[in-house]
Amino acid sequence: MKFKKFMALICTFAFTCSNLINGHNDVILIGNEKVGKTSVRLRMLGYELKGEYPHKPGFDCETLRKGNIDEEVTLWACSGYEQYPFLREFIDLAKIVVIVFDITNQQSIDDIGNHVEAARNEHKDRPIFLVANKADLRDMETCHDTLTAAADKYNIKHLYFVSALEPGDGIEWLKKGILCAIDELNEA
Ligand SMILES: Nc1nc2c(ncn2[C@@H]2O[C@H](COP(=O)(O)OP(=O)(O)O)[C@@H](O)[C@H]2O)c(=O)[nH]1
Ligand SMILES: [Mg+2]
Repeated sequence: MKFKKFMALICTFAFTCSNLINGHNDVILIGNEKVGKTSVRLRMLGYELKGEYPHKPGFDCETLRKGNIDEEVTLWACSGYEQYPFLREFIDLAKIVVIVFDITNQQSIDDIGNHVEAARNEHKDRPIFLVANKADLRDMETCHDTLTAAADKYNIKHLYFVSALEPGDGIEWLKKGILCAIDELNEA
């Protein structure tokens, strides 16, 4: 590994640890490559999308909702945990896992089970959100049927279909759902 890359990894790792130790409410997005994790994440954070995002194994973090330090909700995206097992630690530490798949990509649908397994690895009862992205490329009925079939198969209660390319209701509902689930967890 190149020295610069190694140092970047160390810095991110230190930043991550300090976030986790501060008890932030972490939400992590996982899913196959190119399903739209980066796009969904940027939309939820309120950014405009700017075309292609190079695939980058690793993780990103930004604040989804600011409050006082205990109320901050941080949103993570994690790519490539399959190749880099140490990234699984971040999945294990999150309070909520959001699994994103691409409604037009059968492989990403077939692989949902692997991500569910990673999400339930340490915490059997942790809330999991299942998100069918790229809904703009399929009709509503197909989105609904594919999503509910997958959710039934893996016993997931929080389901959303969204289009990261078209900011609007889907992304907003997803964000509200996540923040609501965080509040419920904190009240429990
Ligand atoms: N049509 C469509 N394309 C999308 C959508 N979300 C992402 N994309 C495209 O899918 C590709 C992969 O997206 P990206 O966010 O980089 O995926 P990631 O690898 O999971 O982070 C990019 O070309 C995006 O522009 C969507 O909702 N609809
Ligand atoms: Mg990405």
